[in-house]
Amino acid sequence: MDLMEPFASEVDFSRGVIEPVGDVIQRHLSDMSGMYADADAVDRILSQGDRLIYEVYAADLPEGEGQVLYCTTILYPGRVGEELHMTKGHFHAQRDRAEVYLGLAGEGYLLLQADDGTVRSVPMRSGTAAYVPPHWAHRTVNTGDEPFIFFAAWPGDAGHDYGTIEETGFAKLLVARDGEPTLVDNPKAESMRNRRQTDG
Ligand code: PAN
Ligand code: ZN
Repeated sequence: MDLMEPFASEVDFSRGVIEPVGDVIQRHLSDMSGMYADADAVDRILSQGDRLIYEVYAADLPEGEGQVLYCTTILYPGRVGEELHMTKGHFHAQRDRAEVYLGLAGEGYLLLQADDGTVRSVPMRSGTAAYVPPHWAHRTVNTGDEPFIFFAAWPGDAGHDYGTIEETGFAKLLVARDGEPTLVDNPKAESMRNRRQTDG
């Protein structure tokens, strides 16, 4: 057996940066344009230039059974139409793999969705440890005016399935109504469900 060397990273809670860092991922609005409900708002923003929605700083670790992977996410504040800035969201490819999120700065919601369309929301701020149980798709939403920064750790053999959420969306959206984050039905998810029923 090859023994892996123990190591430590430094996590900057206010900036969200991990050092030393492995992969850094930047997601712009153009990478997730179809995920926001208001297509006109997306076009309006993109016609003025692209927008950075979030960044992920991942520790440089090997994937695979027995490992634990971790990263930080920096989700910038803002809206697309009424909808608050969010991550793409995913199921784990191995659906029974759980995850832990820890809020470091700013505020947001963790949105979770089960296969049958059941949605749950968990408010998060600095110090909130939120648990993503097995079998729930998960996405985060920035509900504040500052970057929402959180740390995440998950099993090294979980993998990521983005396609399911890309196709169907979440059944609920988080929008800003009178300055309050409000969960509303996603009209797009509804029409897609109807279309699938008609097709199938
Ligand atoms: C998180 C997410 C991260 C970015 O580390 O990957 O917040 O969100 P998307 O992956 O949905 O773009 C996690 O849940 N890892 O499993
Ligand atoms: Zn995950």
